[in-house]
Amino acid sequence: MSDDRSADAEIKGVLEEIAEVAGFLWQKGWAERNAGNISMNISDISHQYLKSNNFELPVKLNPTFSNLANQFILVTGTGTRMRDVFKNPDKHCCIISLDSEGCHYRILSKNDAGTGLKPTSELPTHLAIHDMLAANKRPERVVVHTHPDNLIALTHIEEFCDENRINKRLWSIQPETCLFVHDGLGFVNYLMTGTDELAQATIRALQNHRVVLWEKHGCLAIGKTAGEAFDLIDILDKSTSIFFTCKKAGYHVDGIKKTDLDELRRAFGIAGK
Ligand code: 2HA
Ligand code: ZN
Repeated sequence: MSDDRSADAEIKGVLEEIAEVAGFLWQKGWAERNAGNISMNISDISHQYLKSNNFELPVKLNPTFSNLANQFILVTGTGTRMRDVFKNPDKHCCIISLDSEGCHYRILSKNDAGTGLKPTSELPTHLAIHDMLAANKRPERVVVHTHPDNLIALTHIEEFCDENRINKRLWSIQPETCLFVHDGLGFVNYLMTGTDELAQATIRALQNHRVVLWEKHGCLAIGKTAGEAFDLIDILDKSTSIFFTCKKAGYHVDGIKKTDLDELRRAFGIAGK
């Protein structure tokens, strides 16, 4: 009983964390209509407790996710608005349970009819990322996807559809970007939303980055917490916003000098780029 109570409190805490970030995404203007989605691996919460609930019929996964065998993922629902997740996270998120082979998932039922909310349309990418994180024993357990205007706008300019060039530009705008997003963003050329192809390209980009920019679509970040993932996107979008402000005022953007960035990296022990 007391275990159940603490698992209940943990789930409530997790929902509050997701709701807070969903609110930020909406306030930022990065979540028009149902744009964006969030997921969190909650397998460290009592399995006994989660298993004691009712689950809907199994849904087949293709591809399968063997590293997520027997794991639980909390994810925002398909078609849900971030402003609604902020107001009522319990109603707009669902918990899915993967089977012992990672071949099927079942949605935790919220009513006897088993007609609960279905997971986000970007589930293939979310599961592929959680599978990769589990396989590599990485500490991140949250995935945040959103549509930040400035970063998306940058991907409509051909010269910035290049990982090296876009990172150099964004690092040069403010010291925070160079320090806190020292690994830069991974760039993924335009691919159809919700596809396995997009999921695979995202996984590849996450080998060396914590943030991925999807050309002409949006941004995705991973973090130990939802707030940490949000911060990465926020810092990058701030750099982009400053860049565009200078451009709109009609100025050429010089950026921080390479020698100054090198000194900053040396002072903070960040490997040179
Ligand atoms: O959840 O943002 O990429 C809606 C989307 C799809
Ligand atoms: Zn999207």
